[in-house]
Amino acid sequence: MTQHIIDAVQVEQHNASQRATLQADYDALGGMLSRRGVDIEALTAKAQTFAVAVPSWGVGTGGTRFARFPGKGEPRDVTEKLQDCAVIHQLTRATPTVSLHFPWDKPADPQALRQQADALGLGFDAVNSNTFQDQAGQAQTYKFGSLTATSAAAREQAVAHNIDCIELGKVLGSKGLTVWVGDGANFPGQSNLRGALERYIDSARGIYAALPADWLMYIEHKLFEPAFYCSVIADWGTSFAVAQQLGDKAKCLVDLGHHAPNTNIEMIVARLAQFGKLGGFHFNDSKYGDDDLDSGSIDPFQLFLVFNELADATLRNPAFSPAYMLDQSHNVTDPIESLMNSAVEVQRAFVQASLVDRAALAAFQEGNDALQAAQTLKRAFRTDVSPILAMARVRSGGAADPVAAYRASGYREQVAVKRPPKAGASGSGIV
Ligand SMILES: [Mn+2]
Repeated sequence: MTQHIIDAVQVEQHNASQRATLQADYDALGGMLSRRGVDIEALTAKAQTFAVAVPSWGVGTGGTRFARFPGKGEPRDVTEKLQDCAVIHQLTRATPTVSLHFPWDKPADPQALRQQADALGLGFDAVNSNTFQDQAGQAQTYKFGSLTATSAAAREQAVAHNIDCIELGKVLGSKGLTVWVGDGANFPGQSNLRGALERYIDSARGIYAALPADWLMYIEHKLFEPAFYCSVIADWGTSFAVAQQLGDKAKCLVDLGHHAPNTNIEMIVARLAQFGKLGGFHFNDSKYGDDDLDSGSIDPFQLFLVFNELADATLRNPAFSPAYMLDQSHNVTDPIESLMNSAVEVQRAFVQASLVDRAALAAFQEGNDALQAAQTLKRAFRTDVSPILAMARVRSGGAADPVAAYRASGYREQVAVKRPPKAGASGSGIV
């Protein structure tokens, strides 16, 4: 029996207060969709299947390189992070797994952590390694790189850390390792561009060799930062080449914020899917760079277009199932509220993409009717599927309006008392 952090009676009372309005909106939308030949019940059932992982680092307040302004009741360790993640899943019913980050979340007792997660109705998604910071007591520095360092000892240490992450993940029931490195150079000439990638591939082979048969290794690229002249794994082309070199268990991970402004990300998604190398996503939104803003807060149409490509890929291969994770940094909002909202925004794009009339779209594409093809996508995007998402949540035991139910529960005020601020609280979600 799942242990609920928020009193289930309170959630039920909230839903009861919303029931009549929700039913009316749902029926109105159902009628409209029915005239378009779409069964709202099928869409609601589909929405109920949607799941996106919550990043453990997302439940703490983030920061910038200028400052971090802590929020009240921030989780102080991984067990408190799991509690917050459980709240997000309880109210949205869309985030059944958590993505941990080592060593930030290294548990004293991994078995006990798994039992805590089980009790809360949570599982573990991909684990994330960290070789972009030095940890206390670490023998080798990553100042000049990790998997690509010119120092063989630093590379060996970085490989060993990734293998440790796999071992921990095995105990926790994870099935994937996400690797992002900040390696690169700040000056032309600082690094041999080809040599650095050769070292990366060599190091990555050492990690790949330790992957269990049913695991995937997600290669996450990022255009720039912390290296500002060049990054070793800067783009999807490099990520793709590395994944090809490593083998079938290596896939590319697309973080929506890790591209140059105006990059056509849905095209990257289509390319990686076509060649079997699309492993998963880190969802967030951005205006200028790797801003890690809330998913769907800046460009919800782009998010929709990404899911439109995923819907196309799923039609071609029903077994296609990339990993969905949020990766955000919350500086001015309650992280739990931002993560709930973001999970719903990603779910919204998933449902909207299911609304695209694919037969009509294919006909317009075949007939070179650009205007009607674009309108076919816009018609799905403009459909407000909020009643479907709310009904899916209520039917799955969540809240009709997660943020309203969360605020009414007083959870943040309660944990603010139980969790006094801790000096030097953990890192900001920057990857
Ligand atoms: Mn990321």
